[in-house]
Amino acid sequence: MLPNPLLSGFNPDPSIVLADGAYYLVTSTFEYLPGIPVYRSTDLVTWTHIGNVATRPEQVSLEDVATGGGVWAPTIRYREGVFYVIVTIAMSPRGCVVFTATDPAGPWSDGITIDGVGGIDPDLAWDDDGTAYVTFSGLYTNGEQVGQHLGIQQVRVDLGAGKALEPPRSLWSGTGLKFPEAPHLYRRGDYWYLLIAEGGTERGHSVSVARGSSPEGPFVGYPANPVLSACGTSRPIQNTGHADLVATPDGGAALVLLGMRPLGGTQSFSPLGRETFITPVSWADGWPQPEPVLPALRDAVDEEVFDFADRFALEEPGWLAIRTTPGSVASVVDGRLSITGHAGLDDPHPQFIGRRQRHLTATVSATIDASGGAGGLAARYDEDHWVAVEARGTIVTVRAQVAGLEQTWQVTVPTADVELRMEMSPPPTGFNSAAMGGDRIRLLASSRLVAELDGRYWTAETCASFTGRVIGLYASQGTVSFADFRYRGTDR
Ligand code: 6LW
Repeated sequence: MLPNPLLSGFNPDPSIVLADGAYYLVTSTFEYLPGIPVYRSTDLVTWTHIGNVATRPEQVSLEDVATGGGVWAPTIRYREGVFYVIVTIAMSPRGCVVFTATDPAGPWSDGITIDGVGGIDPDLAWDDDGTAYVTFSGLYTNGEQVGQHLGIQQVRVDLGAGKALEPPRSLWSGTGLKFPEAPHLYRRGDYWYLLIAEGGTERGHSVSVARGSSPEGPFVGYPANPVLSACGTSRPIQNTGHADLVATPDGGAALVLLGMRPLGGTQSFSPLGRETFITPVSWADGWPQPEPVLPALRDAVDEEVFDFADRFALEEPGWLAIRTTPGSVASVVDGRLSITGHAGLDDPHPQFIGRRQRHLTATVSATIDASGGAGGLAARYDEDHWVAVEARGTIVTVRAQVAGLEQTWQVTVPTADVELRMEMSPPPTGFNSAAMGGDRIRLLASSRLVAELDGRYWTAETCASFTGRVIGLYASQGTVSFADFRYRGTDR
């Protein structure tokens, strides 16, 4: 059985391609850089983060992008030795961009903007005669109706020239649920299939399908749409939708898609945000029949230790920074990671580098020297939603920020060289306020508990966020340095 989640932690809007016997999967990254991680697998079980598409800020221009904007859903495809990633950089001057590479680990091209694609979730497909089609979710972009969905649209494009060859044509927009989006086109047998998401990325998320004899349609919907939804069920994996179809090593088929694992008595709080899942697909009367998305947790304890005595520690592709690159925020100096702070975590450009929290039970720690400034360890959703254990000299302060409201807890420690730690675990069972809440977050300094908090305030639902929990290191004032960063997580 394939593991589920397939890629845990903040990995929304997955798209996948099988090329030369290997699978390559990409996800969306919003205001974070590097953008659009590329994961590789040969068996759909073991995945390696081999690189990122957007490693240079100018590829995606995120400096001033609003929270929630940035790199939205990408599509990855492969044709004649070239990998293509097409994506809309939302609320940014870049618009719809196509990146290419011959090596999916990178480097990727600077990216060509495709004029005439006014919307999100662009898909790329070619007909036998080489005609390239971009199918996308049309969005109104001027006047009061900004963001109004215009349904699934399509244009033929000249990829080299970066332009649409015609005005958008409307295709098929689902069963009438809100937000028809995430279209993908596939040819199978005599049919072209159009797979979409509808219902919105929250609990109503669903997958629907239509088919036609041409890539331009007309498309006829499957009579029993949606073919997949967790809406109204008590399944542990919710919000399932935004899917991409792929052939499996056993000759079958599967969908990779996003979902969430909400915790608490009323299944309400998802600390990790939107993750990547997979589900097998069978076919009946030429229509795809995806199975419900069920958990299949890996047994292993996942451990990552970054000792900054290794000067390449920061080059591992999983490090993230906000609207800039990790290397422009932090550097390895004399065997320690050094960060100089100019702003707090409530600033759109904080000096923060972090990694996706990938397990519901996890411990993250780092040893800081805060004799020259203020900084520490933080779990972040956005500028208004984060929790941190911060050292300044021998004072350690837990700071909890929720929608701009802040509360603090403080202790004094013997030296300014102190181990900071966060321990996350699912809520207790039973019928009491803790059980109804989110995960438990314990914040410690030198193994001394400074505060224990209800994690519901740093979840995708409470933060109304497209991203997930990113845990990392920061400085808000002066210069601090870290000897290490340790992550240990399990879903068991
Ligand atoms: C993504 C779209 C969506 O592009 O949100 O809610 C966008 N649905 O499919 C960001 O994830």
